[in-house]
Amino acid sequence: MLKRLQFLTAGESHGKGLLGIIDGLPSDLEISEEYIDQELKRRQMGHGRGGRMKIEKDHAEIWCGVRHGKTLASPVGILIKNLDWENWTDKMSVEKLDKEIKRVTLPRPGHADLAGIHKYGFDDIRNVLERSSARETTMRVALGTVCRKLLEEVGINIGSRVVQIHNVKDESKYDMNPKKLNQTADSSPVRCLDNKVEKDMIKVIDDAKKSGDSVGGIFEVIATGIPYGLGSYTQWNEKLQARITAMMMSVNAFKGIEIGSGFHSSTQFGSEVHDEIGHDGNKFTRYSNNAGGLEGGMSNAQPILLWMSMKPISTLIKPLRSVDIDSKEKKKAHKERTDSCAVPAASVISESMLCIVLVDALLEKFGGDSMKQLKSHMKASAKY
Ligand code: EPS
Repeated sequence: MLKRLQFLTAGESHGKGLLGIIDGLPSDLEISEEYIDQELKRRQMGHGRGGRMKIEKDHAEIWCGVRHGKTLASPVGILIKNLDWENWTDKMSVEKLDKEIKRVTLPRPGHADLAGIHKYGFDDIRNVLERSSARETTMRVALGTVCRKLLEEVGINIGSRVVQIHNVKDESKYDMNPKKLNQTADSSPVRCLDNKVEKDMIKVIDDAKKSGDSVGGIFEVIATGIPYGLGSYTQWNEKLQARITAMMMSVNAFKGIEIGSGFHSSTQFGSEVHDEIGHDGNKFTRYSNNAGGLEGGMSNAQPILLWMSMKPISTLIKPLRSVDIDSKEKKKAHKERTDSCAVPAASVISESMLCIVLVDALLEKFGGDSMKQLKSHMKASAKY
């Protein structure tokens, strides 16, 4: 669904590391490893993370596409090493080994294991789980952060916050820009805005962990500073909500997305849902934003508001029933080191995905081979 950008990630969870390429960015975008690392750090945070995040200190090495701190318009290539690799050199060896490595034969309900072995004809679930692990999202954040930098330069900001973990809801409303929202959310171990609810969220995660279980949740992602007319109503695959949704739903464990008032609007009257139009003498205004910034497949210059739901992580310390793929014996599913909750991290990953799709739509609309050209095109024709 991307029109101007392309990106690819590669890498297994316990392999040597992760590789990523993003192509189609304009020249002269200032970017640094330090800037990317700040976002990688945000992804590693959150109450409920397991042992792996104590091992890794994710660091993006920019290998190509950048010179003297600015993009060259050539593909930007990034490498992130897995520090855990040194504990997996045999199990994940690229070369053939003489010794036998114990195979994983008990598929975990909810993970890619069972469908993955059938699809690729594997007799070892590790061949599936290594790539289907959420470790891969590290690289998505790295590539998305390059896009975040571009958006910041043209006044578009992205933020997020956790609104629910398991059955604990944060009902707080907020009136702050995405940068401030992120500062506030990042100061909470569960990325929620209400200190009292935060304690209950932490408790629900701890209780799940104690009983060998996991919990999911809901978070909100917001983008501000968006001009009119990203995406189009003219063709199905031009519609911005379809492009955003495809990107967001590609993240591991995401099960649902709502735009603006989402599912709730189906129980309301049209007169309650649609955002009435005003004019302040200078520009058109809205009395509400139930559409979440998207009307007719296009951005309407209001903040883009998305709610995402993440299922509980499927690797469980107290595993569910499964069947051995060799013997067909009934047994408990495979246990692997895991997180009891990754909702705070998922909110950061979603921000990055939104950054990529918005840069793509922005470049499609305004064009420009350099940052200077993009900015001058926007100055000449962007409407807010
Ligand atoms: C993750 C890395 C993984 C998991 C987690 C997310 O590392 P490891 O498997 O070595 O513990 O901690 O992924 C899952 C729980 C999963 O089921 O995919 C990361 O870097 O975010």
